[in-house]
Amino acid sequence: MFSSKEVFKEEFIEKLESMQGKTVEEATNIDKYQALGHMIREYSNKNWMATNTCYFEKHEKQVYYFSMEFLLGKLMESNLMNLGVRGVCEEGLHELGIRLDDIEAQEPDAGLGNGGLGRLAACFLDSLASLHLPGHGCGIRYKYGLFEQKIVDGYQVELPEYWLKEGNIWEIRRSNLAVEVRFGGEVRMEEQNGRWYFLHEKYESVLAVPYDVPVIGYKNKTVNTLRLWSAESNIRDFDFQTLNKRDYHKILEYKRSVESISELLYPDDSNHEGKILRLKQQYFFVSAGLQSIIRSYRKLEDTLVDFHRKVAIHINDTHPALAIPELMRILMDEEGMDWDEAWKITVQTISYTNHTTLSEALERWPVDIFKPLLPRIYMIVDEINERFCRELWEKYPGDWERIHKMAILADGQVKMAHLAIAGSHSVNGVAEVHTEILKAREMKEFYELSPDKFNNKTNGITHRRWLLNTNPRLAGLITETIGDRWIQHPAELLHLRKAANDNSFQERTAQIKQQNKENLARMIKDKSGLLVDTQSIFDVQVKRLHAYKRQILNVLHIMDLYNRLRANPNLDTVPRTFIFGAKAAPGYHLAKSVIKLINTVAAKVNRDKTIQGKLKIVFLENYRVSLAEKIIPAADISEQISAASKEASGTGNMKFMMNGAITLGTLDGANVEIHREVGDNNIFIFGLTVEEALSCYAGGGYRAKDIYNRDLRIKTVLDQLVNGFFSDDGVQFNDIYYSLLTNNDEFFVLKDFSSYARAHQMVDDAYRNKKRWYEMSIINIAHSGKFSSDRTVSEYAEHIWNIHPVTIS
Ligand code: 26Q
Repeated sequence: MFSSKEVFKEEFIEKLESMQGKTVEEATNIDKYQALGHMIREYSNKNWMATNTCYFEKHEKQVYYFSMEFLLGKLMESNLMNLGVRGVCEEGLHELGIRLDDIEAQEPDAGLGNGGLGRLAACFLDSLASLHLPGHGCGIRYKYGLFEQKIVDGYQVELPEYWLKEGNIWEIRRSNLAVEVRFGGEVRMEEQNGRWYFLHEKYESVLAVPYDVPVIGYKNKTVNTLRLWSAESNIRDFDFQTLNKRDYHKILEYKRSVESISELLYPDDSNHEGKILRLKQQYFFVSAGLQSIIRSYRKLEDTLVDFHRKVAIHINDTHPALAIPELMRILMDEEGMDWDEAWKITVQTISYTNHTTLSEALERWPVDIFKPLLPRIYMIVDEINERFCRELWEKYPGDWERIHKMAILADGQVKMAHLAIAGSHSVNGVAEVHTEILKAREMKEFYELSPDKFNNKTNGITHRRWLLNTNPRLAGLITETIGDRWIQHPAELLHLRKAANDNSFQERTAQIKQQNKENLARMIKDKSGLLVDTQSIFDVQVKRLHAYKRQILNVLHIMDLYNRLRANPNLDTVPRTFIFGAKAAPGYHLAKSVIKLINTVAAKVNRDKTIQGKLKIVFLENYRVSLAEKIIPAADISEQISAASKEASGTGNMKFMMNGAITLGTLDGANVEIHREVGDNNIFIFGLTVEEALSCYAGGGYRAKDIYNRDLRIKTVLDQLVNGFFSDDGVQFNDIYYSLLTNNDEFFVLKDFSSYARAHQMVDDAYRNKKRWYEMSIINIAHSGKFSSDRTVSEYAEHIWNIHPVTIS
């Protein structure tokens, strides 16, 4: 089908005719996008079926990655790349007078995630398939992804993101595989032949319908499955006998309430809110996912006694932790196992990743919500807790404090992290320093109880999307220099080290960066009308907006730099363009205030002629995967400036490094490992270390006001938050001022300020020596192989899941 461009052209024309009833001339870009999408799908279907057959026939152990979020972005380009046919398509289309880029631009982002955790799940799927590993995703087919952000008068405004309006070409609805999920009702116990049975009655029945998305491996035959569940009403279940006019409304109401389960992605990424619908979402997809896994397992085995030998289930944070009691329920109530056997299988099946140490992000469900919604599951959680506490009592007799601290049910709440640790055989953090913090602090007691469960798996990103696809010129240069083995073996990027000092390689790296900067500048011009200097340093901070990520530190430093430039327009600085992109959770007022502040400062600075174009500030609206793909290849500086100990890993840091940006960051999360890889001379590190931050938190003693009173530069910029210096519209930033001074600066912004400013000065100095700069840049690219999700996923496969590569025949 794609064997040559001639064949491709013929097929494409035919597809347009059969699908849209149009000729190439008549077809719109959307028509062309849909036609090409369907061709790709048809083309990959053979391998998809072969993959499924192969796993089934070999009865391979498979892993299912359960995640509330899969932040896929666009799929057309990566699918064409992975199939190895992008070149043929591009040429064929070109001869038809069509630009492939224009077609790809039609695709909406699948924004089924908030940020790092969701994108990590998407990167893992790509690596699993590319490494021939039998691993699939299980999640929710949200009708609305993460909101679309508009900036109006400098403020964030949220709009619904209806990504399905033109349909989703990648999914296949499989109504025949729908399963039932039950909510509410009552549980009746009944004894038969000396055994207790639990009968769930008067429940509300919801139909879970799977939509399957193929996950295509890089130039191999593996096509795994991402199964996303959609909630539909089980109208069949409604009592039609009593249907009258009033009941008709009831049916509609019921239908609406059921469909709301998979309606939208919750936009908070670090603040747990006990919303009942969120809990419904969690049980909904976990129950549906488990039922479908067990159904296929049962085609091969009569009993589930060896389930954990053939199935691994990974839970992405605690959001899918109900998989633990749900698997227990199925094994006991439906398969008739006793508690101990069911528990052994459950624990050996499940593994858990923690992504945060922020206590406000830890999920705790009030029993008052949990118990009525999931009565049988609650009984099981209660029993898990009972037995767990008994075990603790035996180990720590009399230590009530410890037992209370570790309990799964306590203070009227279900503690999901405790459930996840107790019910799984592996608990991992996502970067070395994060795992150490979990072991020493957040999960200390659990680590003492079961040290063998704990392990680290430093995050990674798919270098195929984040280098090969998003930065094709750099990828081409790398391949020309060290061959193309790095695409399948990213550690081989290390061979670039020997080119780091090579003049011509440096120059070509610089040229590519320059082209990427020009492309981004063009986009900025188109979107905001702002002209940016492509000779300036592109200094980028793009990520969710959160106090701990300290965008505010960045802004305060920009304000200070502006003050210095105003005082001395001849100040010898390399021109800078500060680029921001960030969504704030809709209810997170402080974060939204920071967005307004960035835009307020930008408005004043960008029109000030006296500073001779030495400083520009850009806030790019609606940051998302496809925007990241345009920004990251153009960055010189990657801002990774979280308060030490707060960022579990970060993955943006890895994407920038891989594209030759130099990190300006704290020793937090995976920055610590990036620093170790590239060495002191190829990164700009500043600020408190994790130990210093933690002892500062523990010891108290930090007084933000002292710094304010002592340091005039800091005092000036803080005062400018509230004295109207930057705002034409009279808006003041009392909330930010308050959080830093009255609230004593929880994230050490003032404490790290001067060290941050010094690091910026070092950036400025370093950029003047282009040869040295590109040596640094190349060293970063060379060492980025470690941060490929191929490495991460291989570690999970070997140490946690015990799954093996399968060659599809
Ligand atoms: C929980 C309850 C209710 C509503 C929403 C949530 C929720 C949703 C998303 C809580 C957390 C998240 C996402 C967290 C996240 O993205 N964490 C990031 O995970 C990355 C991958 O491991 C790390 O690199 C980041 O450091 C971490 O912040």
